[in-house]
Order: sequence, then structure tokens, then C-alpha cells
Amino acid sequence: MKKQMPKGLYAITAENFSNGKDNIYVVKEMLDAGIKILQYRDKYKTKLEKFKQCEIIRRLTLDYNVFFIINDDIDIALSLQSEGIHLGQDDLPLAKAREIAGPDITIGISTHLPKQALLAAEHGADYIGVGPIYKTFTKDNVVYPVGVGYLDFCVKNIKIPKVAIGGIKFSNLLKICRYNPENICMITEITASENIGFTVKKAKEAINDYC
Ligand code: TZP
Ligand code: MG
Repeated sequence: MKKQMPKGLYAITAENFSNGKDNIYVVKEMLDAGIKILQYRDKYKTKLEKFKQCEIIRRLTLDYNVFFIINDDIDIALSLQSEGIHLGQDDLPLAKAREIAGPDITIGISTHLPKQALLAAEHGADYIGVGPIYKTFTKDNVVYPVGVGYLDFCVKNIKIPKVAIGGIKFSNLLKICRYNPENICMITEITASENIGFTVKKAKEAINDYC
């Protein structure tokens, strides 16, 4: 049976934006601070390097009862039985991914335009990424900021959960909360912070209080 993705703060790894800390160290700090959804994302490692990190993280996420999503690599996700996979617009088509991975895995799709959001929902995505809402340096392939207008469109028109992402910081978090997406993702605000545990707790509190 498909597990339900928790609401609230959605964390993603970004080793290149983690002040020299590796993904495993960052993930441990995140889990200790109470993160409930974690996506493994690394655009710079070999498949084997990613697999080795994911193997460790899978064990940790099981211990902490955390919903684990793997970006891009369906093979790694299936071999480690992660709860979810996350795909972009240039990855394997959603229908193919579903065929390979089966009905019980959560599939999230990054979207940047109303048409992409509508298609993802129609074709059986379990959630959509909505962004980048603001300017971000974490995403290499150039996707221009979509603004809160696109988040507003998705909240009003898309029934599956929306994960707001891209340039979300403490300075604009409450504005995002007002749109009431099911999940909010802050990458570098967390991974690059001096004290990851403190930052995660602060973000969780803000989201619990205002979202
Ligand atoms: N998808 C849309 S924006 C983004 C991804 C993976 C990166 C967001 O990173 P940050 O550091 O929260 O701006
Ligand atoms: Mg991808």
C-alpha cells in the first residue's frame, strides 16, 4: 500500500551548498531535528557514489520513520525501496516511471507552468513541485522564477499536494504559508546554515504556527 506523505517542511540534500559537510552528516542533523520528509538530490556524483549515500540514508530514514524520496534514479529508489521518487520535466515520462515503479511508490513531478501541473495531476503524479518561486542558485538548469502567482494557480486548481520550492527563506516563508501549500521546501536555507538542527526546528515551528 502507498504510504501517505507527511505535510509540512520538506528537506532536500545539496552537498555543494552544505559548507563542506557531506550529505550523510547533513541528513543526520536534519533527522535529529525532526524532519519527516527527505529527498536525496545530488547532480554531481556517479551512480555508485549516490547509491552508497542512499543506502546509508535509507537505513537512517527507516530508523527515524522518515518518508524518503530519491531524485532522478528510479533504479536506486527501487533497489532501496524508498517511499518515493522525484522526477523533473526532462526525466523519464511519468507514465513510464509508474509502469516501472508500480502503484505503491509516491511519484513527485517538478512543474513550472500551469500546463505541466495539470498534466502531472492528470497522469497520476502523487504530488507536484511548484517552483522555483523565487530566484535560486541551487538549480543548475535555467528555470526562471515562476513567482507566487503560479503557486496561487496550483493551490486553486490542482488537487494533489503542492510542494512550494525555490528561493524560500525565513524572510519570505510566511508569505508562502499564506497560500497554504501542503509542503514547503527550503534547501540552502537549511543545508548551508551554521546550525542545521536549530534551523530545521525554527522552520518547522514557523510552518506549524503560520501554515
Ligand atoms: N527545484 C525547483 S527550485 C529548486 C529545485 C530543486 C532548488 C531550490 O533550492 P533553494 O536553495 O531552496 O532555493
Ligand atoms: Mg531530474
